[in-house]
Parts: sequence; structure tokens; C-alpha cells
Amino acid sequence: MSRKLIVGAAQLGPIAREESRQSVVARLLEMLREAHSHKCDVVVFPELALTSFFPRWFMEDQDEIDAYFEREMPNPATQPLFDEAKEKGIGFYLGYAELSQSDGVTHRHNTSILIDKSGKLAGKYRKIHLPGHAEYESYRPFQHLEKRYFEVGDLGFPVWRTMDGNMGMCICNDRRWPETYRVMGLQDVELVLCGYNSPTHNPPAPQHDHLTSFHNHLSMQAGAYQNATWVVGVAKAGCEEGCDLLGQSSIIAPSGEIVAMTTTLEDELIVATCDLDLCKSYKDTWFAFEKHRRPEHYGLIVERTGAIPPEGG
Ligand code: ING
Repeated sequence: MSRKLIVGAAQLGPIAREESRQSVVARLLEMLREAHSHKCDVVVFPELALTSFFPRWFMEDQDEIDAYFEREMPNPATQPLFDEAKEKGIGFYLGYAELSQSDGVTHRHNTSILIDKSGKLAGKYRKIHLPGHAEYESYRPFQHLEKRYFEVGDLGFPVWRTMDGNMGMCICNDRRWPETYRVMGLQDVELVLCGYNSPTHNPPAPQHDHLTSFHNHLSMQAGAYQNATWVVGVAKAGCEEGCDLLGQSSIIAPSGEIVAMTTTLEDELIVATCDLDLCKSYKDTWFAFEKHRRPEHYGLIVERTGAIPPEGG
């Protein structure tokens, strides 16, 4: 009996700076209901799905910054989403800014959670690859201050057995790093869920802007194929507070093929039936790690190093 999961990728259009959590949750609920009509088992929402992408603004007042964070999850604003998902028997991935306390210390992470079909927390992930910078950089038309507002994630890249599959999570820039997928691939991941907010202009490297879409798909398609896993990448898209964000949310098979993609820059749900057993046809052949992968022979270099100088230096 093959394990076919009906997956919904719920892309969000822009969220205005002043848009309330309640208004955003209403948008998420609308896509959850549409997903239900397609008999989805799980729905993936974007990174930082509850607010505008606030790292684009330089802020110094901690209260102003913390207004974008959630101190508990669920909370009164998001409870309706949790309740309705549970009632409909749909699991979901939700990205949000997490403010937590441990040993009296406040921590702030760019976080995603995976809720299973019974409404239980199946997993939590905190973004590891934080792009951008920590101080104001005047040359930029918009900032990208994730290094200022978030700590590096401290949970690794776990893979959980839930909803009859091996599922893992990552967030936005993580999807560009092969390690993200390989660490999960070594845990037999079958479905990687990823939300993103990706500007189409990267101020430090404008010469790459025309390849934004290509690099988005290249990263996820390669990750999927080389680790024999489904990958679902879901955008916050469109022109958000004057910043153009990439759309093209996609559901990608272990073959690396894009099986579904959004065609707008707004709230848009795409759906695909993901046969998790398709992973096996790659995990048991091309990417049978135990048969073909030889880390003991790689002279495993894990830190950055230079090339070997020519003979005689
Ligand atoms: N966004 C980007 C990403 O990797 C980025 C990083 C920043 C891209 C600025 C372009 C311009 O898709 C996030 N949120 O990681």
C-alpha cells in the first residue's frame, strides 16, 4: 500500500506592515479550507507567515522589534488556525518569529513548526543559515537584518516520523545550502518542508538578480534529487512594502521534477499527491548511501580551507 500524501503549498501574497495577525490568520484559514476541499493531508505556509518581513527594516527599539514575535504558539491570534486544522484533520507547517525564555534568558529565532493531523506538535525547527547583516547598511534600498533580530537555530535539522512519513523542515536561505538536505537525507527524510521570503534583488550581488528564480529552483531540485526526497518550497510573494519578493512556490519530486508551481504573486494554493514511496526508488538505487557513499574516503573537510599550492610553493 503506497503512502500517498496530498500536500498543499499555501503561498502568501504581501503582508502589509500594519496588517493584524487576525487578518493574516483569516487568509491562512481561507487557504486551509481550500486545501480541505482538495483533501490535503498537510499544508505548508511560508516563512514568517504572520507578519510583514520585518528584517527589511532597521529597528533599535526592542519593543518595536518584539511586536513582530510570538511569545507562545498557539496564541489567541493563531488558535483558530490550530482549531480548524485539527477539526479538518490537516497537518501544517507554519513559519513565525519565536520569542522564548530559557533559564531566564530571552531568545529570538526564525522558527517553523510542524503540526500533525491530530493537532499535536510533531516538530520545531529554528533557522540556521541566517542571511544578511546585523547593522544598518546605507547602500541597500532595503535591509536584510536577520543576523540582528534572530539567533542562529539550536535544534539542528531533525527528521520526524509523522503522518506516515519522514518529514523535516528548513527555512528560506537554508534551502540554498546542500548540508541542509544531506543532514536530513542521512536521516532518511522523505518530505522537506520550507517557507521562504526571497527578494528578487540582492543588494550585495545585483549581477545575480536575473537568476533569482533559477537559483531558487536549482537549490530545491538539487536537494530533492541528491537526497531522494520531496521538497515543498512556499513563498511569501509579491511587492511587499516596496520590496519585490519571488513567488514560484513549488512542490518537487525526489526525481528533481517540479510537479506543481504557483503562477501568481498572491495568496495561492497549489496541491500535489506526493507518493512517499517514490523516494525509495532513488534511496535504493542512485542514492543508496550505504552502498555508494564513501565519507571515510572523502578526507572529510568540514571547515573552509584553501587549495593546495603548486609544487615548490
Ligand atoms: N531570504 C533570502 C534567501 O536566501 C536573501 C536571502 C536576502 C535573498 C536578500 C535575496 C536578497 O532566499 C531569506 N529570508 O533567507
